[in-house]
Amino acid sequence: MLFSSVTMRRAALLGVVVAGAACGRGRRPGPLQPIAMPAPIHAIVPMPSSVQITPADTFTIDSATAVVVASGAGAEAERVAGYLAYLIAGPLGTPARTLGAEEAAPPRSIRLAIDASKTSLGLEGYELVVARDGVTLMAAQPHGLFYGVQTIRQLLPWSIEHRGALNRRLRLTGARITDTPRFAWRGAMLDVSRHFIDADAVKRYIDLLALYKLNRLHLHLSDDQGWRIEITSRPNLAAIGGSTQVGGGPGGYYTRAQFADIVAYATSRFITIIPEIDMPGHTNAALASYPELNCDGVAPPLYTGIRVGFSTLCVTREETYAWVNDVVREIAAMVPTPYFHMGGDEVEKLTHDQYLRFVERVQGIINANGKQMIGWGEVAPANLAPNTIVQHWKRDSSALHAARGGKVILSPGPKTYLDMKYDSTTVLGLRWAGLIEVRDAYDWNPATLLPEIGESALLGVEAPLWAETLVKLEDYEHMAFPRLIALAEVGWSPQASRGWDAFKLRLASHGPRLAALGVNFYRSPQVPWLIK
Ligand code: TNX
Repeated sequence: MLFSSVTMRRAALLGVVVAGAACGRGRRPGPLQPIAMPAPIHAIVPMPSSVQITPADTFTIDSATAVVVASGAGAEAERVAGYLAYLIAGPLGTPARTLGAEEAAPPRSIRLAIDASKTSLGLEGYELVVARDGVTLMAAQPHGLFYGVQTIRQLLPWSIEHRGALNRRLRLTGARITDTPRFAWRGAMLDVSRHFIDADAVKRYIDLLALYKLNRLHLHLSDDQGWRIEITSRPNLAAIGGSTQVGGGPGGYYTRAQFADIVAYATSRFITIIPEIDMPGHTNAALASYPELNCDGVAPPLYTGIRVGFSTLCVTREETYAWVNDVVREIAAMVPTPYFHMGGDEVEKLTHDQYLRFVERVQGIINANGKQMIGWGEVAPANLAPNTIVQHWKRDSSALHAARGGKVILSPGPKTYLDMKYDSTTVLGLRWAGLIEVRDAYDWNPATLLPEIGESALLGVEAPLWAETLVKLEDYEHMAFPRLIALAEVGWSPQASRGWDAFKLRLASHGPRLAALGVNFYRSPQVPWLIK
């Protein structure tokens, strides 16, 4: 007799393991024996679509364990194997071995395989079986292997995250998991314009995104207060526009080499970088760098305050479109991925018609440079190409785009804005979209958020971190964690298998893991943290 995965999931949520043959395909039939376990019995976040924990099958990793890649799996799969070996090598205190299938693998190995015929797993799904005598991780594509490795990581003790800790025998909890994401777009956005954070800080954020199976990093690279990327044909953008930030500090920008390093690092973590150059508004840093972008031909002074809406490119000058083309062309060549985000939010200094014609012309430039356009919700009333993506953030016109068959990313302010305060005592952040405690960030269903935008129109979800009030890396982490983890589960897990009461327990056991990683996370009183 087999039990449905829903039954198993419910059992797991209740903190009960259904023991014996009843749980597994092809195992001996036997009586159903509920065993009371302290809840939760696993701490995987985001919750897998189907998971069965089998404690009797716990696997021990020690210095004899090898990571084996099945033959024909390909170079990317081998890279994922190397990444897993790296994760376990630190605590073991010995370099973990990765072997090709043709080499004699020791018994009790961790085996990674690609089976492209498993189309039900899609691009990012995986199957993981942890048994006493070995571990098998299978996916249709390398992305899936990477997410399976993140699950393995979360089944291992949190101490593996502490690069200084030694633990010569690592216990990997027995499990049978089949897991695919709900949405293809599971994103985070960093505003590096209001304050600048360097490439190492962005790479650290990328590693944290990967742990929770997020797969998009949108970089807001320009705004009134700062231009953050070197453009060879327009050197003043970085040299002048990049020279300050909110409050008047030194600002900064990514050189082409640093930006390439960020992109390569993200790619190694299966994360797509989405560059955003916000226009026609939010452009004071550019206007200050090139006088010809202003209708009066006069460059304004640099801006270090936090007002929005006052700036615009001159949409009636041809110089503006030549400039847009230079910027789009150079950035498009720096990212291997298909997207270019043109911002388009909060423009107060143009007529509606001027604004819409500008959006359409920029869309043409982006498409001509080989990229798909993304814009904030305000762009939706323009005549948009079918593959243009609209990002909803406030009461905006995104539904128009869904109605014409276009795709929408949901970043609703009151749920996903990581710069909103948690409660009235939060020191950092803003509050225009409301206070957002962890439960608010978790307890919503993308498919029912907006009556006119159903699940089929949704690409997925994204959590922006605006940085008007954030200065140090600890500030960014405090606002993002743990709400970004909640968003990760909103984006990955089936709605029916997730609920706050179980989530908060799983999240609680990520406290020590986050602390071992050195993350300055907010100790929300809503979560029974397993750490002070
Ligand atoms: C709105 S969201 C903005 C940003 C601000 C943010 C502060 C969006 C498209 N525009 O310019 O930084 O609010 O929460």
